[in-house]
Amino acid sequence: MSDADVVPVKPEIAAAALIPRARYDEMTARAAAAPDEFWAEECKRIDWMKAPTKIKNTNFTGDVSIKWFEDGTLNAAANCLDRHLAERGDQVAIIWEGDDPNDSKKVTYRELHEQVCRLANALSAQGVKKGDVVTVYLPMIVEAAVALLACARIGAIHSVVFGGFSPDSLANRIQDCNSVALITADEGRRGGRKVALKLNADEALKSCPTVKNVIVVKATGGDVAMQAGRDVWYEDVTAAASPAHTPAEMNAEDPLFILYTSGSTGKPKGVLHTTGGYMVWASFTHQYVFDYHPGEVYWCTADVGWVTGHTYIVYGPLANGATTLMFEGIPNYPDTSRFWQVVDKHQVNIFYTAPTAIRALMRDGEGPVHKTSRKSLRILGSVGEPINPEAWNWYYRVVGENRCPIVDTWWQTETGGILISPLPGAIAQKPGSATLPLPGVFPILVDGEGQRLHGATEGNLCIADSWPGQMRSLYGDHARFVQTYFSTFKGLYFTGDGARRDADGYFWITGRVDDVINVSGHRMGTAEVESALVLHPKVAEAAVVGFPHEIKGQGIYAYVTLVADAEPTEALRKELVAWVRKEIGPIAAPDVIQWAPGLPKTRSGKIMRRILRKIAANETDSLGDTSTLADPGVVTDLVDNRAG
Ligand code: 6R9
Repeated sequence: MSDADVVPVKPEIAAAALIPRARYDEMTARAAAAPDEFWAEECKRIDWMKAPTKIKNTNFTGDVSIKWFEDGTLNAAANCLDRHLAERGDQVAIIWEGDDPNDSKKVTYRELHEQVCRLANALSAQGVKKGDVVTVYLPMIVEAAVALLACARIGAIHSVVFGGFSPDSLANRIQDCNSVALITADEGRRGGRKVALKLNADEALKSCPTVKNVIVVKATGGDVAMQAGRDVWYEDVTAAASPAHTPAEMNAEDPLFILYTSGSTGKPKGVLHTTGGYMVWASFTHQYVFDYHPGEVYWCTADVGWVTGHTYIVYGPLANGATTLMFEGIPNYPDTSRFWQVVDKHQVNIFYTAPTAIRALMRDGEGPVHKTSRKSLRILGSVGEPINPEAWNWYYRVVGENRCPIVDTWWQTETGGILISPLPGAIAQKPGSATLPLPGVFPILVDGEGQRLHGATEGNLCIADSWPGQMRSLYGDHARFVQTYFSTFKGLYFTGDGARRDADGYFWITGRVDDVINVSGHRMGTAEVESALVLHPKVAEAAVVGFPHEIKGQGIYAYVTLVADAEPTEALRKELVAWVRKEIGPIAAPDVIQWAPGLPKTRSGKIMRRILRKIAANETDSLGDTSTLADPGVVTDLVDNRAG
């Protein structure tokens, strides 16, 4: 990497930054030398009912136990609401921008507090108690934030399921954690179309006997069936409930939420986050990575169904008393200027999106961007997948007009919040690099044997010690937690990502090294798609890999072996794509299906995915060693009949 590719810290940003370089260096040194003292100080950003005296108690070996601030008590919702009322009760907490450009509203901290208290009382009245799990299946409406905070207020654990998931996926995620209640809506809106959430929920609930109560938000007014004795309207129960509510006193290590994410097996993992450490991490990272100054308008375009929405639409910004924008729509509706129109309309200062959105907008050229002013923008962010330098440069030059630093934030559902990112006033950027760890984060690279690598090198990205926002377990399956994250490399948290480190110590995330693919910034387990495909009566076997995709980052390439009497027709191909959409959701729909009379397997029957990835990427002249295959002939056939 040449120096020409370094984008230095801007003096005007550094001058007003919360963390200029000297402070970053000082904090990084202090967090490494004395983590207990560092976090004892830093945790004061949260209002504790009882301040913690024990700070860090974590162990990455044996049974793995992660505890932070373990004798402290607090309430996450009170931190996002009550504590702001005196100073900024009338400040806008949430700007909501609808799918329809004529639809928007502003909700102050006082109004949000009242709505959350009402829903908290309504949930309690239904018998939902501390420690119960409530599943949330909502579109991007204000009530989604209200639902999360109401759960947190009474000590119920929320489990949000992305509104794009199918009835089956929703049912699996309800059954896994035995949730007692569901909060959903009649319908969602996206890009001018309606999403039948209540209909999906009804289908899912047929196999979810634990759910006793369903609260339905009237979002579109669409005609939906209500089941007597189970379903109630959100508007009715909140209107009937009191607007006063005392938040539950929660221990720092009481669960705050479960969020399902894809792993290398077919079964999604219920990532468990607890209250104290997560809140400290959400607040710390939101304030410093985005250099958030009071009064600024901050917009993260993620969906609350993903971790980015949890930490950087709801908990981080609201804990910090920010004005957070929630967007119901999509980047290209009604047209590809929409993001920038919304930026101008609400005078957004900080804008945080995913590379896939940038790449999709790039295709339309600079015209739709130039139609808007964007003068309010100060800082840009990227998350979800590696951002290719071309997209980085376009984002920087065209959207930010060379004025706004870009924070390329690397993190995961499991990490709770950002771990590696430039701080805008401290760290020079290099397009495509997430740069350096935040203070208190210790990323290392190891080789296949777990040997620590030093200097400029490439390897498996691990984190050597705990940080407050780290996941604590997989819900109901601690053994799988230990197995998945701490057994590959003993004593280290293994991220599943590969990375390169350059001579300046900058990290360049190269992507997943496991069987997880990243489609438009959404994590998909290849095994999940395979399981869905083999459920079809005409499919005998399926192998799914990722392949480079210009817009999505990675696309889904499926090799399908049919049962003996099935014909490989175009109609069947379409049917299988629709089948996966229905089984999992639209995000899992394969981009390419190749008929495979046989799959390349080792003599022990293991599918050689390395070869399938090469064929999918059209790198067929570098297939590598195929001599260990049971039948090398199948490879020739797959290469000759490559699809796509
Ligand atoms: C926050 C989020 C996590 C996976 C992660 C990595 C990829 C996320 C990235 C990035 C390169 C970045 N990833 N941010 N890769 N640069 N800035 O996306 O969580 O959905 O759990 O995905 O996404 O591969 O392991 P999650």
